[in-house]
Amino acid sequence: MTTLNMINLAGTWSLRDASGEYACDMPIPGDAHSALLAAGLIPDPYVGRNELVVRGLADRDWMVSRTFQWEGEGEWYLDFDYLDTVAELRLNGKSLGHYQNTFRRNQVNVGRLLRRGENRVDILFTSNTRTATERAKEQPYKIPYIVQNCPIPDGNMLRKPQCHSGWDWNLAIAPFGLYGRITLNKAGLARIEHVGIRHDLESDGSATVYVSFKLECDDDRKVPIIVRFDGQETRSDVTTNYDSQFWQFSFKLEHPELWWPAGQGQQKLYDVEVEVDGQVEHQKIGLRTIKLLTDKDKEGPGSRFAFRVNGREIFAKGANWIPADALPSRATPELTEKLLLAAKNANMNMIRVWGGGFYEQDWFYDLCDKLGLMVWQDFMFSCSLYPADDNFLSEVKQEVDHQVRRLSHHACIALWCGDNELIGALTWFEESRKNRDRYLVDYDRLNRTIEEAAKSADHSINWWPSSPSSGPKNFGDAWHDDRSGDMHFWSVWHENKSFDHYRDVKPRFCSEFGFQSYPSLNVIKKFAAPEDMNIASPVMDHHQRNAGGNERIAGTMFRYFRFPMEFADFVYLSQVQQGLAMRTSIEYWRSLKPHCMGTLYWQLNDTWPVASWSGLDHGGGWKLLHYMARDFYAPVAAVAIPSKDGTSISISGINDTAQSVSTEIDLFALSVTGVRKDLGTYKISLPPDRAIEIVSLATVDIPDDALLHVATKSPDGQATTRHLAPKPYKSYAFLAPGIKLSNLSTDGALIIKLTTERPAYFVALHCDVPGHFSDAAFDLLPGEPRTVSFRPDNPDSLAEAARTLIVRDLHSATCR
Ligand code: BMA
Repeated sequence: MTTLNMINLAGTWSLRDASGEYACDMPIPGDAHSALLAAGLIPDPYVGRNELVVRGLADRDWMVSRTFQWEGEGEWYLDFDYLDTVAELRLNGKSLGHYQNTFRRNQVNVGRLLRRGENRVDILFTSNTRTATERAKEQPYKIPYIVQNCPIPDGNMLRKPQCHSGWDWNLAIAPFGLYGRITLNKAGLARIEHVGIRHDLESDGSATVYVSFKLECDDDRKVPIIVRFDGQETRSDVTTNYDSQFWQFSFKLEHPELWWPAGQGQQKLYDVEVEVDGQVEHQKIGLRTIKLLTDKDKEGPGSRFAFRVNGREIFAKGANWIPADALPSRATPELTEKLLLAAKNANMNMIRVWGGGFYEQDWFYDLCDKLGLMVWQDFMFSCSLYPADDNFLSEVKQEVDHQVRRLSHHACIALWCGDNELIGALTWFEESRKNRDRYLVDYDRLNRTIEEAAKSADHSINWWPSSPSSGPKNFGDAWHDDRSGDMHFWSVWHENKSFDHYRDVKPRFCSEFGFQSYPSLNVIKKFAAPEDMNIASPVMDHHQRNAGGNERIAGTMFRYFRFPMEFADFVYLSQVQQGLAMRTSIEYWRSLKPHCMGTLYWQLNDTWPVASWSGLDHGGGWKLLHYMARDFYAPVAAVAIPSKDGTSISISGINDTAQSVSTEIDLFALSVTGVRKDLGTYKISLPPDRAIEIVSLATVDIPDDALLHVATKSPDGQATTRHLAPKPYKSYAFLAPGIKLSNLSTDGALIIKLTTERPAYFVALHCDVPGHFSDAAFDLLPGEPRTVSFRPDNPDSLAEAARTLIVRDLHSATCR
């Protein structure tokens, strides 16, 4: 939108490289690779091994330009953010300055460079990759990064998303462009910035709400400020001066309604509006207090790590967020909403915005506010060592100041965390092992800079130094120490330990742990030709970025399952075992509540189609893990936890709602032929503040050819049955279950009815068209029919969906 005082420069720009070989239109906001792709000048980097053809584009210099009309008068300034990354801006051929930090917002006075009529603005991008390498050479000593994950070197030299150099789940093409706003604005008007809110609850149940904001002004005069809050309005004439000024207005709310995380209550958001000089800043703001509890155990191994929201301690359930797409133009609000909604629909209440991507755009946090997803926000430093010279730290300081002021008013923001895995990184490189003093001091300088800048931008934030960290000033191994702080527990995946090993640790809060699977078949079909559909083909290998990842997936299958029959079964089984790994860890850690108060698995989503730890496919479809997550994150659950020696199985009840819940738990064993043995029914009240043991079963009471089943009846009468296989699945002689399917099409969906003659495990439907099944990875038991619906993305493909519908279960995938 363009107004009298603002010209919006978003729109179609032109892109060309310095040699003149490439030239095309480029939408801004957007990235250059997406523009080249749309113009048909490069192949899709997500398909086959095209990434390798496209990677070199980032080694060139590029120019992005447009013209615009200006008929205004007086001083104007350019306002832009998400400029990625090393670039010079020019107006009518004259330089407006050099920029080098994607994570800052820039407001640059354009002085006398504007002229009436046509003007031209150019952004000259200097190659990110070349700059990174040059900067690395200028360092007084080596600043290492993980070479095997980052085919593009020295990404740690640049303030741009670290995963742009490649990651163990990302392709490496170093995108560049401008992904945020770019507007030309009239100077001299007062500017409202950083609207924030705070509230005090009074003893009579009312609340006083304080709305605060910063006013930037270039002159000295009287202006009226109007602040509106939930239908109330205050007006005040203030005198501005050349400095920025901080203003605060208070409102009374007789019946305040609080914002709660998903599953705990409503997400009430109040409308706040600040109006100055005809400029209106509108925000939706929730009232809540979130406190990070890290008090020392009275009796226990260390200190807690828990979130208390509005006075209630809440078990955090969720996953880690990486950028919605590897190409920023494709990370749209619509896709982001689909991914975040999927998180909420899987009973999650927190996501961690991981430190190797972006501080996401404002609309991302608006969505989290709306959905009740608390956000653990990392600062954008990940898995490398970093420079600590004055230049670098000064960039960091301004970046942190901007981001904390921009985001801290959001109800969803629960925590600001210094970085991802920088403490561990001190032990990963020969240089830092040999000279830990030097690199530790550098680390501390960086970390202190972030902490000080963050707290001075907002002193009320919850701050955590690093993830993982056993606590402030603790530089120990939080990958293996479960006594305090947050833990990244990677021993099962990265150290090839068995799934049982998840039960050897009792984290206080596990903020990362994961297990890989293949993308779903319909996603694989987008990048692989039929002849590539072999787990060892070069294309499948290319779409696996963790060295040894495919062997780990196959090796784990060998450990627990009979081997899959064909490629599609392999894909299915990889997703079953991924879900099983996450279920094993999360059910156990939830059963430790309140000793453990959170689990965020690695990772929610994918940036491109690749084998990875994600529960959602690239594009937002649900892998089997995500269906299983909806179940293992259910607010009320009974879980079966085997003892270390395997002689007993403890049944624990978990209740994450705000009140005690009465529930009925039915335990029974079911043999592979369907013979049932009852093991007891328990009517029990589950308290909200801790998980409790309901009963302990002797494993010998479960017949050798049977699985244990735990049926929980929730308060609304719905029953969920979960199973536990006391032995590896491969040791059971499962029989063909005899599943019968019938389906009919209604109202844009397929309604599928399933029955079975014998128990069928991890039942999953598939059809050749993209869309969403209402359920998958469930147990289908004799006498308990199920109905599943399928909604195709394109309603016209319903007939094809019905025609290609097939069902898989553990038996059919491994024993045909
Ligand atoms: C972590 C993350 C990522 C990585 C993942 C899988 O610890 O922080 O850096 O992608 O493990 O290896």
